Amino acid sequence: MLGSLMDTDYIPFHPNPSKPRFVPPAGAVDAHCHVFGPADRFPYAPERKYTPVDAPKETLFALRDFLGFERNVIVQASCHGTDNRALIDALQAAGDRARGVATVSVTSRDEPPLEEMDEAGVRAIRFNFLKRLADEAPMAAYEGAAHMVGKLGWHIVVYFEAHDLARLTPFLERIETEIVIDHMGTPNIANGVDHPDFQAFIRLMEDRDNIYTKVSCPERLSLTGPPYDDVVPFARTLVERFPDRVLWGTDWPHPNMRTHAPDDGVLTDMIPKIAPTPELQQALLVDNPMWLYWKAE
Ligand code: 0GY
Repeated sequence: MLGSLMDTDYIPFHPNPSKPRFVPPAGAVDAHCHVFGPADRFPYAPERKYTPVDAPKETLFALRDFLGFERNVIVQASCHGTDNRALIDALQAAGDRARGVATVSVTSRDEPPLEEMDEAGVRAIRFNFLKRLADEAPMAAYEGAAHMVGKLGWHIVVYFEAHDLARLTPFLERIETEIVIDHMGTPNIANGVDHPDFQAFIRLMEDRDNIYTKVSCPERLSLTGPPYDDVVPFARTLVERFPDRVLWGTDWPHPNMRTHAPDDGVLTDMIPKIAPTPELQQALLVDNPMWLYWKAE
């Protein structure tokens, strides 16, 4: 019944993902995924730009186990706005097996309950610069919020489109915390890795050793569709160039897909193509996320 609330053109997550052939190393982390609702307990935000189908924590945890991961980093998505209750609920249920990335209002005078969120496992806040997903605030407000959470040892996660990289670079260069850039800065795959835009992204990572990126989201970036081989050169370039500053995630439940519901088994099977050695896989899936989100050596 609640499913009828979702947008009419919304594609629900894959009902029956395949079992991946790739076996993730012990302790592997899916470092980008979401929980949505359930709406009767955790209503979607009034200011949201889309209404998804519910994607509850139980389904996420079952997928984690099925794919062979041990932990999740659950990222607050824009459909829940700055109401992090569904995220906190999932983190509390997962115990040490999940950490969270919250969204807070960067303009409100009310202090967000950071200590409470920290206790639940939140370790970062996310700034979403996609106009189709969120309304943008003044840059100084983002900077203030980054400074505020930095005092707790948290970092920031930023989601932007490739055409915004030049505009956002001076802002990113002023941030003192670690920065995780979602989905490789969403490169235009048609351009190829040698295009000046992707090279500018690489240069930013070369210049700033506090910048990490998620080599995720091939399902959204690919022009050829599953198994998303056209995205491999981009992700592999970053993994090989910055082995200590890359993370990987499924992006389940894949909100706002326009063409198909991604099979998370197929996505997991991309990992050995983008991180071809056991050492690169260990860094990508275990050591890097464990350092950033669990502060484990
Ligand atoms: C993603 C994808 C999207 C949505 C969100 O915050 C969000 O709502 O992140 C999207 O539609 O591009 O990366 O998880």
